Amino acid sequence: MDTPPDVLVASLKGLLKEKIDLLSNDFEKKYGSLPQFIARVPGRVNLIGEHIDYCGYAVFPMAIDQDILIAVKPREDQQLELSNLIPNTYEDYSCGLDNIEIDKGVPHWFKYCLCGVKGIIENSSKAKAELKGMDARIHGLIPPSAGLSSSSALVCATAVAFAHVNKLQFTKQQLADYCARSERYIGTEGGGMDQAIAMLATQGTAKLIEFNPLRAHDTKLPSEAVFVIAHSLAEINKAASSHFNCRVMECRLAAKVLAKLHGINPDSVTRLADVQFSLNKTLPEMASIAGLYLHDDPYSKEEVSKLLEMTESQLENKILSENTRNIDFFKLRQRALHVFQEANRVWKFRDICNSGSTTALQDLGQLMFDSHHSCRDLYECSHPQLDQLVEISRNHCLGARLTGAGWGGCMVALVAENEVESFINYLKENYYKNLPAALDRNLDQVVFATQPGSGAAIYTL
Ligand code: ADP
Ligand code: NG1
Ligand code: MG
Repeated sequence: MDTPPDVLVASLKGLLKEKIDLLSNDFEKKYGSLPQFIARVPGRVNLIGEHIDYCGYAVFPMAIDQDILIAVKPREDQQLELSNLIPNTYEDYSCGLDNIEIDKGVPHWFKYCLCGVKGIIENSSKAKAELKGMDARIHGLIPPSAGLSSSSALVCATAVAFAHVNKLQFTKQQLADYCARSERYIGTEGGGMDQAIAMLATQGTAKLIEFNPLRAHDTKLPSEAVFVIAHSLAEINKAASSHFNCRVMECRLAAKVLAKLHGINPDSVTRLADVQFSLNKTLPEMASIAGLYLHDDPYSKEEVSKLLEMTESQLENKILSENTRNIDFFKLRQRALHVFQEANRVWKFRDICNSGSTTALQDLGQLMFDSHHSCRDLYECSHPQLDQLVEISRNHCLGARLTGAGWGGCMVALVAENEVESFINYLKENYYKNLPAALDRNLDQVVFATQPGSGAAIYTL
């Protein structure tokens, strides 16, 4: 069975070993003895395909070296004792397996852990009464709220750890699926990209990930391609605002309205990919259909309700999420156009990678710039600081775009191997030097080159 690998810590060398030793010693100080094992889950950078996973479309992420580590000792009782290597920012939390409460209010850090545990309990072959708790200490090195998926790494690491404590065997696909569902308890209606790459990543290759059913295809990037990640230093917690869910709902409404206008029962579709499937059209054809059938002006709640032949209160309660019920206007045309065009860019990106073309780097870069413009103008999920980063990078790299949900966070730029150092220095001089938020930051953790890393694993002491 394809489960997360289990590796002996003694066989490790280098940075990972150092991080594990640091955490193990810290765990011993906190809990009185060494942990039994450490679960590691990486963050990710999405190379292209933004805000389309929840519409049912394939995405193109790779795992990064930055990760969440969770040191664990099984308990005999059903307590969960959660603590963090940075206790001042993330205070200790404990609860029993019978008392897991994840309300959609403030997204406290430990709620992401509880999502992971809950996802495993719900899919466990053992009765809840038979499950054991754990002492767990977290060491996270993925910049949080930066679009590099620290949240899902935390959910997935806790899920992998809790499953291991209880000797529950799952495939990586099952774990990815359970975690994608359970992270929604925090309130974000995500699509599954982050949990999929967290579990399925393999060293040295980016993955084209398709959904329903979940499949991950290795895709070799051109050998001279290096991806540089640069944090704009504008941060946003996705679960603490309604931006993210608002986009998910706009896409859902666009799917239902397009279905209705084509004589398809809107109840039978939730994602834009469902409409494409029913109409049996290509992605460029779907973009033309969205352009023709949907209007540019925002749709009022009243107009959408009338189109879908339901009352506004039915729309609020049956379709919208808790934190989007109060939104009065929805941009359906712009969002649907972005999704169909961005989904098409993902396939083009894959084709270019496979083509071996002499202009591959330039062509991939152009797709990345196009993607950024679409995120900025049609999807409106960028941030002025991110736009500035992309603008100043324009003539110094092959392509650049925001990565992750946006509204702040990181840019990913495609750079030829021999220009990485000069590009990073250029950003330090031209973006970070005069940015107040950068003054107290270690810039090597804020702008860095990255290579495709490996997915979730267990390290036994
Ligand atoms: P991201 O793009 O990083 O996934 P999110 O807004 O989805 O951003 O999630 C960020 C949240 O994840 C943080 O506010 C925090 O609650 C949690 N988190 C991230 N890293 C850590 C960590 N090392 N320890 C505890 N919680 C963390
Ligand atoms: P980040 O930025 O890591 O929170 C979110 C979603 C993804 C995807 C991207 C946008 C979650 C857990 N993650 O990622 O599924 O929709 O935004 O492409 O909701
Ligand atoms: Mg997240």
